[in-house]
Amino acid sequence: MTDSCKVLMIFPLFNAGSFWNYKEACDLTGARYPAAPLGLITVAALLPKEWDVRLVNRNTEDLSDEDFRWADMVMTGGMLPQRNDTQHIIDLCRASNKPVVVGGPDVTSSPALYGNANFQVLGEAEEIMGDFIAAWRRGAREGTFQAPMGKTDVTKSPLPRFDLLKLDQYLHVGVQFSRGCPFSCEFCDIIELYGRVPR
Ligand code: B12
Ligand code: SF4
Repeated sequence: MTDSCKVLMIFPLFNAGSFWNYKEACDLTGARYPAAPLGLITVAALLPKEWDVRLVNRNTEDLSDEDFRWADMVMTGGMLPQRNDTQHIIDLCRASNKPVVVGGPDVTSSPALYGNANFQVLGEAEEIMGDFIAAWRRGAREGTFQAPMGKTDVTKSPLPRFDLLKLDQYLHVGVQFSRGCPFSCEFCDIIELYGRVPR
């Protein structure tokens, strides 16, 4: 069993031209992108302390060949408007034999679209990263890990690794204090992702 691992976290590009990219507000304030990748830095906090983690946000900085060579494993994923770039990152990893783990809301909603990744981690990572890490340490290089719906006690989710962020790149940095929603707005898939009971 080896306990060292170099994890490259890559936050995929959002589609261009979305209102939510707030390009003009970013230009005014000198920020590179509105919001920080809270999901990935939460996952980073769930990894063993002795693993090294680098974060590259493709919306704010370039992914270098050196970062890519450095990594033993790539972790990526995000929401629907990041799907194209997530699939591009998975293809890059596959082409250079870099094991790639995909997680987050879009793969959780549509896992069949990410069949090319080595690992899929579906749902809330707090419940399932332990199983993934144990499998990785046993030498597994493929697998799907599905968290049970709505089980995470939000008070026990770890403090995200805010230290991985370059804070001056963002307009704002969120914190998460609840999950789940009792409503059913027809355009929204939050109850499929996090369940009906607010936690
Ligand atoms: C904050 C937020 C925003 C903010 C900031 C976005 C940002 N860049 O961070 C703003 C307001 C800008 C925004 C906009 C939009 N959003 Co939004 N947003 C959210 C919200 C409320 C919280 C996201 C968050 O930070 N959560 C906290 C973190 C800790 O949770 P998480 O990301 O889910 O991560 C957990 C797991 O998913 C997993 N995980 C995440 N990533 C990874 C990666 C790996 C490798 C692994 C193993 C695990 C893993 O582990 C984490 C811990 O359990 C979610 C709803 C929600 N409550 O989750 C919607 C949500 C992500 N947004 C959504 C959508 C659709 C949009 C918009 C397209 C809306 C629109 N029509 O314009 C836009 C697009 C933005 C753009 N730039 O184009 C959808 C995505 C649906 C999907 N299935 O992909 C969601 C789920 C809401 C919904 N159900 O409709 N959004
Ligand atoms: S169902 Fe979705 S959009 Fe509607 S209130 Fe809940 S989280 Fe918001």
